[in-house]
Amino acid sequence: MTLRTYPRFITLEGGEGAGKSTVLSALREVLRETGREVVSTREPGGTPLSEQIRGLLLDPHHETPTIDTELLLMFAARAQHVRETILPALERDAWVISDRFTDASYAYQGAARGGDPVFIAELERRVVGIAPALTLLLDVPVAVGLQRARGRGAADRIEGERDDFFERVREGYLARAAAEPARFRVVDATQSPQTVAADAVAHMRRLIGEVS
Ligand code: Z5A
Repeated sequence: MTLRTYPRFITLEGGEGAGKSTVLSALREVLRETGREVVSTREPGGTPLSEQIRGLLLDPHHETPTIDTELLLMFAARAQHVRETILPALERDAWVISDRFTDASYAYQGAARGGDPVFIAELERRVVGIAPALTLLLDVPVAVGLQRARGRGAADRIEGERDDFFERVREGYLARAAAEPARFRVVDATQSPQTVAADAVAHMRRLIGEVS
């Protein structure tokens, strides 16, 4: 089974503190102003059950999960999220913006943890089945992103990783963007929040122009 690309499906990706939440609000606002229905969501999470799985994944007090445990929990949450939240919205022609999606599993569980990308692709085909038309990769040097993220207080289990882990996440994302230039747009997230949001909105407006 190949992946089905949905034209109104946008995902945001990036390392820690890249500014995804900030950009998501700006994109949502623009879509709403133009009278379009928009569903904004996040991963891991996006349904009550998937949010419970998120809690398990990010809690630093459990035993350390194996790579496969972490990967399969990410995909368990995603399977539910796709069926219960994302697909119903896309099928009624709403726009969907997700703060992270499958690319995050390739970057974190694949590139950073060393999980097998062939296995990840198999999971993507079998339990996800869909792809966004546009992925905005907010790219920021690891030190800058971590400084922003760690300024917020206690780290969750994944935020507590060492800096070289996040370097591999960044490399993993940039490699995916280079491999799929038609879907990815890389945004320089070291700029001011306003400029980052404006760049992201400009990319989204081009997609809106193609879709409607
Ligand atoms: N994960 C995974 O491993 N595998 C998967 O398949 C999936 C996820 C889906 C939870 O994700 C964790 O799950 C995440 C990846 C893993 N790992 N960690 N750690 P998350 O997306 O919920 O968590 P996050 O990446 O830690 O989010 P974040 O750090 O909050 O990033 P953000 O949303 O991109 O940043 P933000 O909240 O918009 O901004 C962070 C701070 O920076 C905030 O104080 C802002 O005011 C500030 N900021 C934002 N933009 C700027 C600019 N441009 N300049 C200066 N300051 C800024």
